[in-house]
Amino acid sequence: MKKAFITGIGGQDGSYLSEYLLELGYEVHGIIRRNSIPEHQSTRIDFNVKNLNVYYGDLLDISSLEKLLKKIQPDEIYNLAAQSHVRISFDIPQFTTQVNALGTMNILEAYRNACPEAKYYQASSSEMFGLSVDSDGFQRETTRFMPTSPYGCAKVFAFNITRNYRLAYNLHAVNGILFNHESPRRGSNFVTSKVVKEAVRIKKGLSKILELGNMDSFRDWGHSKDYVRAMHLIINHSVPDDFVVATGQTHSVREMTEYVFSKLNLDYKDFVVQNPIYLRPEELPYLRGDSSKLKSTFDWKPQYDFYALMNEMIDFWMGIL
Ligand code: NAP
Ligand code: F7E
Repeated sequence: MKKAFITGIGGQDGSYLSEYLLELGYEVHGIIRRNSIPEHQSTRIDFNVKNLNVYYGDLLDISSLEKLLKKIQPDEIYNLAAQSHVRISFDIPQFTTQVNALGTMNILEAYRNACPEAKYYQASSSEMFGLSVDSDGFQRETTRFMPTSPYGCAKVFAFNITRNYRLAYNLHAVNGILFNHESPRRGSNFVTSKVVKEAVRIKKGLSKILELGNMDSFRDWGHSKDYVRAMHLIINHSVPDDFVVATGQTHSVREMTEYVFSKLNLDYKDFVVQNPIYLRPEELPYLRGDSSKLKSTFDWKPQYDFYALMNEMIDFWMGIL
């Protein structure tokens, strides 16, 4: 039985990845942070907790990582933990950098010392591309990084240090460069969840208005379930390498909002207002990923398109609100 160790197991991707690996027959281990309200910590994995091995640990506490990796001796390590909110990274830039950059260094060091035979996956991000777009309108593995946020800058460090450890110490350490991916489990302060949740509340008479920031940025949105399958393929490639994961389609926040409201027979223009608090000091205006390298190397294609993703999120929030 293969063993996996997941940081960020309680997050959107960590929860789906843990389910996927259990289905494949893995023994799954992971860490969650201490929280003053423990009930809030593991809502995405509570239903599955009997099948998982969950410990307290923190990317900022290298002793917790080393101790667990020495004991567990995993075959695969997935470093998904992060302060993952881009706008909030402008409010807490040092914390974001500590966790996303130095935290990655911590787990790489723990991995190198405790279980160097394991394979390692780093959750890299399309936010690293920032303002950079190839002339054909896509971003791919060869596109230069020009990040526009403390989050993106920290992720560039994490990408580079992962590659550096791979080459310097002959480790099987890989990067998945994932474009935006969502699901019913997406945190409700990311734009897709926020729009769907609030549109459903408006539909049900629970709210009257939706406040957003910049509606003219474009994102390449996929489904987290599709993307955790890609993580598992990438980490298990015979040669450690870096891959973009994306749908290749892009939509503006405005188009996404219009679609969600129209599915609920509402006109978004009647309800959406701009609130500058949701604008970013520097915006990333356009993302569209080319995952040809992934598709030509593995048998991967997304099962969800943009509309299936948004429809699933709408059905989910209609069901629980
Ligand atoms: P998420 O839902 O925010 O999950 C992140 C998880 O990391 C949370 O469980 C969080 O725990 C945990 N965490 C934060 N700081 C930690 C620390 N110091 N030590 C241990 N755990 C910590 O994010 P996600 O959407 O699943 O994304 C997973 C990873 O992929 C992240 O690294 C993210 O930056 C990256 N990524 C995401 C996307 C996307 O569109 N979703 C795209 C590209 C890359 P708390 O709940 O306690 O904070
Ligand atoms: O914003 C705009 C906002 O916060 C998307 C993370 O998973 O993907 C994610 O980062 C767009 C931006 O995601 C609001 O300005 C407008 O242009 O949903 P988001 P993100 O910043 O793209 C990358 C790949 C990651 O790696 C990250 O971890 O939507 N937008 N109005 C808004 N965004 C938010 N959150 N809230 C608004 O009210």
